[in-house]
Amino acid sequence: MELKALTLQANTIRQDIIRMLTEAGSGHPGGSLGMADIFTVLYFDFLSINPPKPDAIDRDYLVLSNGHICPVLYATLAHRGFFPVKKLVTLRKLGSPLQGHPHREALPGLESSSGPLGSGLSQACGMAKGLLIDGRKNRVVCLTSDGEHQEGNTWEAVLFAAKYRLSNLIEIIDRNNIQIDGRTEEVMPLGSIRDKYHAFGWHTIEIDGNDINDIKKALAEADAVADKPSVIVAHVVPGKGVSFMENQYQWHGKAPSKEEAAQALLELAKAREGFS
Ligand SMILES: Cc1ncc(C[n+]2csc(CCOP(=O)(O)OP(=O)(O)O)c2C)c(N)n1
Ligand SMILES: [Mg+2]
Repeated sequence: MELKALTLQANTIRQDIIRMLTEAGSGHPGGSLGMADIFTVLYFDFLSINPPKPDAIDRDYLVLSNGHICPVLYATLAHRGFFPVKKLVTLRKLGSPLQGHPHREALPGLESSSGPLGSGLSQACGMAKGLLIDGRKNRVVCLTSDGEHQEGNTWEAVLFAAKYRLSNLIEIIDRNNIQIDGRTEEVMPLGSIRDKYHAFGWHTIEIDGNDINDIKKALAEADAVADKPSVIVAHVVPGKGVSFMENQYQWHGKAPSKEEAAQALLELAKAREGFS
């Protein structure tokens, strides 16, 4: 897909995230808005998927480990045709398939349930290893957060993926420098995540995670690596596109008020005019 079409799609997804969270009265805008460009490129340009056949045997797998940013996943899946866009406003409502954290069996297109942080990379490693054993070509893309790199289980999976040379695994890290109640480097410093993965034997790439061309190039590079797993450390602005949410950890997990939502939607609509 062309750059302009992808840019407009990401903007649409951001607008829907604001509407969903406002209607729900709760949820996680920071990470969701920040990752909209990456989700757009993945689902509209990279992943081999077929919405009418979400379980197709040759599909690529996407594992969202930091499940709290699922509004961006739901909005992307809906616009990609997995379910009707009008369902998005049922986010977090009783009985809705769009729960506050992803429930795999409730919604077509979800490959894993998540919410408890730090376990998605292990799950993705298991999928990738199984596919290699079966001699299959499917790729596994695992999205993780910087906060999850303060948890031991993540690093066990990093060891595992290197040992088994999981070349069909691409991890993308939401390096947005925030977590639930502060900045990562103040709560528990992570330093250079890229250097750490390099030391563990992975192919490493570092990008601006809000630059669509950078994202496309990084995915192509990672896809071409044939003998080891790849990680893309994506520097992302949390709250991207809404001025008063950008880089503020306080927007990790609260919904905008009606007035704040109106302001956010105005800003996003203005940005859209600039792209059109
Ligand atoms: C195992 C576990 N511990 C704690 C939480 C509560 N929690 C939810 S989000 C979050 C912050 C994690 O940081 P990050 O994923 O980087 O957040 P973001 O960038 O989206 O603000 C925490 C501690 C959780 N979901 N799972
Ligand atoms: Mg974070």
